Amino acid sequence: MLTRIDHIGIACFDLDKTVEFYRATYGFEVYHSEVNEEQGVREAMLKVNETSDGGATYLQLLEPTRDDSAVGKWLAKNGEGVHHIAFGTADVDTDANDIKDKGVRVLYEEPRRGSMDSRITFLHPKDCHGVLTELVTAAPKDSAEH
Ligand code: CMX
Ligand code: CO
Repeated sequence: MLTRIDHIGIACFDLDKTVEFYRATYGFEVYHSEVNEEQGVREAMLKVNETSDGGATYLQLLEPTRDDSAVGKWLAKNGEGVHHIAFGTADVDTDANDIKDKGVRVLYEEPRRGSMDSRITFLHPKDCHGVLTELVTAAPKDSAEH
């Protein structure tokens, strides 16, 4: 069951400048940052609020590490902006399978590693009215690194 907005993914050309904009304008601080080579991104997670399911909602600021990555290609075509939305679930495997059974293309056979050791998969934007949609199961709290 999808129980929260886990994050909104925002593509940017310069992560440090964009982080500074969110800090100076809204007061959001970096909760976690990492490079995910598989996804081809350098990213910063800014926590906006906690949620009633024990999770949280973040902004995920994304700078591509290479031009041929998903975010690199998208930025070259569209410029900066909202790249994807992500719903949180306690069980990404079951939700992805249920959604696949409804005829929506799920991009990964098995969920892959996402921010903070979460498990993630994506739904094809062409099957979701133009919205690239990610499903996320957060790492158990005691194993999450910040
Ligand atoms: N939102 C909406 N539509 C998108 C999109 C996005 N983010 N990215 C691509 N599209 C659209 C394109 O506009 C294009 O539409 P048209 O044919 O009408 O022009 C179509 O989808 C195909 O796009 P493309 O540029 O040819 O790109 P690809 O098919 O190579 O890749 C996708 C698209 C969704 C398969 C790829 O971006 C992907 O695998 N995404 C999942 C991984 C990802 O985004 N990782 C980065 C974030 C990591 C994280 O969140 O942790
Ligand atoms: Co994301």
